[in-house]
Amino acid sequence: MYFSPTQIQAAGVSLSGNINNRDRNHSSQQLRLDKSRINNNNMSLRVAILIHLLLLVDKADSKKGVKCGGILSAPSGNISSPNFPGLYPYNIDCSWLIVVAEDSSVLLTFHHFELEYHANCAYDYIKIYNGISEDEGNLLGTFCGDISPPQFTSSWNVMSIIFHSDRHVAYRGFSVGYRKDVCGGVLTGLSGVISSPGYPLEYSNNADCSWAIHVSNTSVVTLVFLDFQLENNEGCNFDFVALFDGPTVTHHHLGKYCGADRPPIIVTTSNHLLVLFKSDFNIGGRGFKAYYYSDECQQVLSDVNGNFSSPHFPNIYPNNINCHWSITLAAGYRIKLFFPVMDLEDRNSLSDKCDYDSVAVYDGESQTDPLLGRWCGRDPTPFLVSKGNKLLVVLNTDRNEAHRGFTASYLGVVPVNISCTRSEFTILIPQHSLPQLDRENIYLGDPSCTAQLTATSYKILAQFVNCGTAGQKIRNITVLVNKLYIDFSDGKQQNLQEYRVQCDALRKIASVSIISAEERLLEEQAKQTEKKVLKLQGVQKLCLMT
Ligand SMILES: [Ca+2]
Ligand SMILES: [Ca+2]
Ligand SMILES: [Ca+2]
Repeated sequence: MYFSPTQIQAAGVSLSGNINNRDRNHSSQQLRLDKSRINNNNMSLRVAILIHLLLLVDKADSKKGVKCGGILSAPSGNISSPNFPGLYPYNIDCSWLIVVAEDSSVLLTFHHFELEYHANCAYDYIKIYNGISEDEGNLLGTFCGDISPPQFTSSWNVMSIIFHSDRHVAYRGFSVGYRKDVCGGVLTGLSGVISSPGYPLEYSNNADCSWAIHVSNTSVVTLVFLDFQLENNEGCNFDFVALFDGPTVTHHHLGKYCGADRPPIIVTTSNHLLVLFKSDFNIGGRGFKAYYYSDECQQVLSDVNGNFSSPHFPNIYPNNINCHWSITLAAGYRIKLFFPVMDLEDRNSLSDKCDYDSVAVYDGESQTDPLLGRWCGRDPTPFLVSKGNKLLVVLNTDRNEAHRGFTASYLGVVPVNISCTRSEFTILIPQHSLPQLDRENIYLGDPSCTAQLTATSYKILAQFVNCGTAGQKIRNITVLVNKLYIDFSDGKQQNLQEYRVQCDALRKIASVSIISAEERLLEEQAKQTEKKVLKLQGVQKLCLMT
């Protein structure tokens, strides 16, 4: 891959803009790198380093007298605020980029931390990034005051720290050590993968790794082993994986595993999980690979209708996540799904595919089921309907550039079979579609026209003269129209689905379509989203013109 001087200059120009505007706008979108030129992570890393150098040069020009920040590539090292342990200077911005060998991670440990305090860290702060700092989707946290940030491990081989001080009040600052992690670490992402050192090659003897997984306060951690093969012995005293339901080994011991049987799926009771891996002085194995996720990132939905959204919506989603929402309704239902908001990173302009961030929908329960579609950018999305009673939605994001994400609404719909003659409707609904309902909950027009129960179906046979069926002129053809009601209400909540049924009696053609409250809501949301998009496009046009 080759960068022409103009391309490098272009990157430099847009970056100077970024520095000057930094306080006003932290959007990652300012960094407009044409990704078609950067088609792998290696390349984007090189670009990141280049950008970082340009930033440093720019800063050196603008802040004469105080030098700070830099690129660190040794396997371990220390970073401290300028003048540490003396007071840090006023009005300073420093940026450090740590890059260690590929396939390893960076572990940060703070030794001293003392910054001016503000409730939102608006005065002096440090920001820690899981990757390059120009991308807010990588932000692990912002810190100030005297409460030291916890240990952090990056999910890849790059980490950044930014330090900012304002015009008044200075303290002693901070000192932080980093080291390249061979194994283990402190993981705070919504989801992630852990594996034994060197996996899938044989793990080393005398390994001693520990992963502390912390997710947000309201979540729990689920751990799933994808592969597992360790030296086997009874009691697992030689090589083993041990799991604890909390941050330390003093917490409840969830299990100790060795051999070739995959451990069961583990769910913690709190937001911490500790994973230990130890090997003794001889005999190894392939090791293990496992992935973890917090329930912000993995949901099972079983209500007849519901909503969900990408993590942190309407704020930007994190980089580098893989989240699953699986909708499973009672047998017989179909699922109608719609995305009122879709705002992900744009498609790859070279391949014209959603290679970076995407939402994919599968017609079933796993990613081996047929793909209904994959979206990114601001793609308009159609209403989707499943073939069966299950749908899987998967969000994948890459290592840079994050947007607001998506919201999704779904609704379970019942397959209604309708036919008509010149004088009556026949409506059939498979009984197994509505196992929880009585026949009285299914009626045409008014609650006196309830369904009958046959061997396999709910059946409504209704003369046009009954049940409030009425004639309506549509394009000069008279059709008979009524409403079919399916009442899912329980003691707590009213939930009445309405279906419009109609019959062209002359030609004996009948049709049915759902018009329930949820459907109306979905359509309303669709219209509003469209309006918003049009409005936004209008604004963009206006901006271009002025
Ligand atoms: Ca200050
Ligand atoms: Ca061993
Ligand atoms: Ca991205």
